[in-house]
Amino acid sequence: MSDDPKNLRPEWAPAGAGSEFASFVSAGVAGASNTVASDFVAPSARAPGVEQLVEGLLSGNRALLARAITLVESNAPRHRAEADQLVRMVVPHAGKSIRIGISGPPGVGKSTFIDAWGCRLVELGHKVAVLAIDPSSSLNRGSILGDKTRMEALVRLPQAFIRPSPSSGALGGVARKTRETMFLVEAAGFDVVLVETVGVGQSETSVRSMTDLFLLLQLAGSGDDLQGIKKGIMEIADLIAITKADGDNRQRAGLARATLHSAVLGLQPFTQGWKPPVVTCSSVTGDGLDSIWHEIEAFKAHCHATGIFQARRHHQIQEWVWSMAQESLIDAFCRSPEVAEAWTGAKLAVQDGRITAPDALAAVLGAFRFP
Ligand SMILES: Nc1nc2c(ncn2[C@@H]2O[C@H](COP(=O)(O)OP(=O)(O)O)[C@@H](O)[C@H]2O)c(=O)[nH]1
Ligand SMILES: [Mg+2]
Repeated sequence: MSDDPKNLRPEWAPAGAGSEFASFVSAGVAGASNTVASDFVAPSARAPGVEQLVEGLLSGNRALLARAITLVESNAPRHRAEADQLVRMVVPHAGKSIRIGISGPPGVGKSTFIDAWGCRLVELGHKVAVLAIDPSSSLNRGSILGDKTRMEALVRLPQAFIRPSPSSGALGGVARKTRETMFLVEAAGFDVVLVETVGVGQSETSVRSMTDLFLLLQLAGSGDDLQGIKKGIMEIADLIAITKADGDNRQRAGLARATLHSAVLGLQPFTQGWKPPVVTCSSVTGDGLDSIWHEIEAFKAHCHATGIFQARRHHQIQEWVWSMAQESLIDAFCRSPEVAEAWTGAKLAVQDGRITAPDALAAVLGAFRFP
């Protein structure tokens, strides 16, 4: 690893790797490793090929799973063909999990909740993968593993796997990588996939479109109002949990629950035939954590019985292709030398008033050929 504390490279990144590797690690928590003997990969071993990665991750080798994720996260065009082959080989083994999006404003307790709830799910016999799309984490280059107060317990369990989002790339790119990472962890046997995101507009819509269920965490407000809760995000939720329902906050949480419950009744449910339940929970006392899982099981039963589950999975695949198409187009457009040349001419002409903005647009678009 490099010595620069802001620029630690994971051990699976090749020596001298450039900026195309989107993964960085931060200084860790002492004793917080959940590596087990079967995860061992000789440090001197050559970079494993795609077959070896697939074999490794299917057998549950976490180090190879981590390397496989690094490959799909790579921004380098030369890694793309291998990453595509990897995804192709893995997809038939994926899909057997419940994909849960978890969102809520910063400070609501998402990370603490995932830590406590994730450990509880492991106790119930599940294997839990956490993918975090949290821009506040990426500011520190994905520091969630190094954050002493977050996911400290979960990170130690061999039945759990936590992966921060890659810190570079546009949201579209991050979303694509998260989707592909989801397939990899599913193929590695994780049956509950939690995708954590933070309340900033587009990321929720994007996480909603790649998950089966959307869990919204909320704080009890100071009164009985719905302060600070955007209607838009309530409309995409399947389940709402009021966090920190402990100590002095218990009663307020109960009030908030009643208020939100009636607010939800007035909304068109995102999942047909399912009124999103509103519950309270505490990650400190553990109250309510089991009831959230029970609600999720009821939700799953509802979605399977109505065919919604399958339909949503089909929709997720379509969304995946469509978003990749958009991303490829934008990428090709931005890299196109013809577009760059046309833009150089057009921007001066439009500035001098020799052509109109629509003319400039036509010139730039007309220069574009998809490679
Ligand atoms: N009392 C109480 N505090 C909590 C609970 N969950 C989280 N917190 C605290 O709330 C703060 C923010 O939590 P964090 O998980 O980082 O929130 P995030 O930004 O949504 O990921 C931290 O100081 C936590 O210790 C809870 O259930 N009860
Ligand atoms: Mg967090």
